[in-house]
Order: sequence, then structure tokens, then C-alpha cells
Amino acid sequence: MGIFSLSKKSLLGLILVAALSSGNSYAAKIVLSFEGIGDLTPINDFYNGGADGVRVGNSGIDYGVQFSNDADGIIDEDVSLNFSGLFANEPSASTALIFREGGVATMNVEAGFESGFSFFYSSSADAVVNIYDGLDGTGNLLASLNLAVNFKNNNCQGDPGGGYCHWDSIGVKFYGKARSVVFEGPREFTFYDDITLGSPAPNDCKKDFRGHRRDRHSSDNDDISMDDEIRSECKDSRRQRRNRYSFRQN
Ligand SMILES: [Ca+2]
Ligand SMILES: [Ca+2]
Repeated sequence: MGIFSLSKKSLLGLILVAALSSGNSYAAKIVLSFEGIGDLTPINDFYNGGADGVRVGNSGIDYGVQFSNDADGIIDEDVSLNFSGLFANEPSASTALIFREGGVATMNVEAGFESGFSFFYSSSADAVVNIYDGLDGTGNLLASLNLAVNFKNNNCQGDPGGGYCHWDSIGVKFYGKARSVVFEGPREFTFYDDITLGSPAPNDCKKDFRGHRRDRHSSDNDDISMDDEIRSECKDSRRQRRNRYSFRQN
């Protein structure tokens, strides 16, 4: 009987912990779509209550997320010939993130984030992404993600242009509180988009568009839920994709 009541107590404890963590991860989920950042413009404090660029630039939502100076926004060249992005089918149109020449490519989150980290990427070189519990890649290594060459997979096509046309999602669960992510590997060979903090599966506009209603009550609800902000960005993304083709035809 002693063993039984102990197990029962442990089980209740586990259920309580599971319920609490689930609530935390949902509340903490942040999606960085990079929409609104200029082409080849340092992201800097765009998501940190400041602006992109080197002087006063564009500002996004203040998530307390800061990027090192060599992390740039890059916009699909199909939007305008002035833009530089040679990619297609990015998860949220039409801006992605690329790391260029400069110092260490680091994302800092001073308040920290928990549970998981994920994103989409299209890469022509192997790369590694490391998650640490200290700022600027210090402290303990909480998790690592290895990216493989994938940019031409599945005979993908441009939209209408863009050689980097295949994207994969990748993510990891970790314990503890992460405060920085260091993106390693050759510069300018990897595009990133929809970087998602607080979930091991990135926000997926296509999946959410098709399956949001159907999956609303599934156990993976945390991973597919969208708040109004993200849903509106996904709608905008579909509209932008349609506009690209009319731009190319004119
Ligand atoms: Ca394109
Ligand atoms: Ca995007």
C-alpha cells in the first residue's frame, strides 16, 4: 500500500509539473519572422525595443531579443530588383535572416527562454547552432543543432526566382533557461526564418493555415497554436507571394 500511495503522489506531481510547463511554454512562445527589417540591414535591436540598421531604422515588437551586428535581414529579390535574397518558398514571405562578415553571430535574450528552440533553414553548407544558458555564448551548452546542406532538395523551384528553394524545420527541447544562441558555420551560406523561442517545433504558416481548426484540440496544440499577430503575418505572407509573380510578369 505504501508503494502504491507513493506512486500515486509522484504521478500527481508529474501531472502538475507537466501542466505548469505546458502553460509556461505556450505563454513564452515567440516567433521571429524578420518581416519589416530592411534588406542587408543589421537586425540589431529590431526585436529589443530599438531599431534595425546602424542609425534610426525600423522597429518590431519588443521581445527582448538582440542580435549581434553581423546578423542581417535579407529580402527576396522577387519583391524588387533592389533586394538581394536569392531564395524561394521561405516560410514567411519575404524576409529572412543571414549572417554576414563580422564578429560572432549571436542572438541574446537577457530574460532567457525555456523549453525549446526551433527554426526553418535553407543551406548550401553544413552549420551548427549552439544554445547556451549565459549571454554571448557563455555558461553551459544546453543543446546543439546540426544543419545539413538542403537548399536544392526535392527538385524545388524558385518563386519565381531563388536558388535556395528548399527549407527544413529543425528544433530541440532543452532543460534550463537559455540566454544566447550562437550560429556557427560559413557566413552567407545559410538562410534562417521563423526562429521560434519556447518550442521545439517552429511556427509553420502552411501547416497552421491548413490544420489550425482540425488540430485545435490535439496534444500538440502548443506547437501549432498561433496568436493573432502571427496569423496576420501568415496571411500577409501569402499575399506577398501572389504579388511576386505579378511583379515578375510586368
Ligand atoms: Ca524568390
Ligand atoms: Ca520571414
